[in-house]
Amino acid sequence: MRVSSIVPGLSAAALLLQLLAAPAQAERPAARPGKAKAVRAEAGHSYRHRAELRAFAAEVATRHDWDASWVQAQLADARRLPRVAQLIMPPAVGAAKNWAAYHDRFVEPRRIQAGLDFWQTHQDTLQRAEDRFGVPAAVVVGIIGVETFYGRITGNFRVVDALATLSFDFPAGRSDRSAFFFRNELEELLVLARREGVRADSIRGSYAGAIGWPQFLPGSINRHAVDFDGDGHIDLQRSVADAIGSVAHLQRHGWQPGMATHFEVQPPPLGAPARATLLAPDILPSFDATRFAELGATLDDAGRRHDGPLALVELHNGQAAPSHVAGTQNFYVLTRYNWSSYYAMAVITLGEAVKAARTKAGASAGGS
Ligand SMILES: [Ca+2]
Repeated sequence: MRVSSIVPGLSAAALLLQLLAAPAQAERPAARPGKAKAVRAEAGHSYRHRAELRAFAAEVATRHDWDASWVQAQLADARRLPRVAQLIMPPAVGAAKNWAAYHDRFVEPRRIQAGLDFWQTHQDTLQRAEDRFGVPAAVVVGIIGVETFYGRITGNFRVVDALATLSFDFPAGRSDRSAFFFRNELEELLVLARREGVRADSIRGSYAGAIGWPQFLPGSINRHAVDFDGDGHIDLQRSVADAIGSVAHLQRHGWQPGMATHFEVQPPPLGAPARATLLAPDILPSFDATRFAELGATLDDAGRRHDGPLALVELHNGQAAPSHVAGTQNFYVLTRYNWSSYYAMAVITLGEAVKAARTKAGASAGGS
């Protein structure tokens, strides 16, 4: 996946993504979306006397011109959690990517019903976010549903423990994340705590430090979150309105209101050079509808009328034949939230399923 300036949520969804959609990786039998919630904070060793932590605290205090004793106090009880270091690791090598499994995990009746309830309860806020930022309610509903099952699975780690562990005891074996990345997030956590007037160790989140209903990392909160209920605070753990507004606000970058996220497409045959040409740019929209046709890819009617670049997105299904869609700019924007076409497709499909259920419920209510 491509590098992005926007940091993705490292949520239960992201964890599951590694399990179900990562290249040549095995599923862990115990892995479920609810897993993070079940993991209780462990005792762990205190970082109080670690030289790196003290040096970090001094550096951060200097950089922000903060009282060093305040920074030390925020970090004094941070503990090393071996479980966090385990969870951040990619699973063992083995199975293939599997969109079908990912889809079935996230787009299923219980989550659709929860999404319907969520939309019903928060319809005014969702509409306000759509009006303000141009991002459809269905997309916000899809994201919050995939990330945390509508607030059911937000993680129960102390974020300061998770981020300290990943900052000072980052395990070897991951190339896409680093201790440096998480030290930056630990610093952002302190920025957040200071601005909101809360203790850093009062904030709970995922094993990777992702917080609240939309699972934003502290840096994403500081850069993109908004106070959408107007109480003067940004609280993605307790304010659903702040969560909805923040997701839409983050997503607005590059979002084209009214544009579809993707179209149906029949790719050129397996082994055809044109297929490789179309797949080469991965999820970056690079070819217009005319070029798709020239290369032997058959778009649906709406896709043929689309004015703008498309990407041939390939979703593997384990040993079965892969699925394909033609992703637009808006599909690409969704992958900035979490760098995966599987994630983007799950968000879109869940949002559409909830929207369809809502339409159906409205129609039957209106007809009775
Ligand atoms: Ca607020």
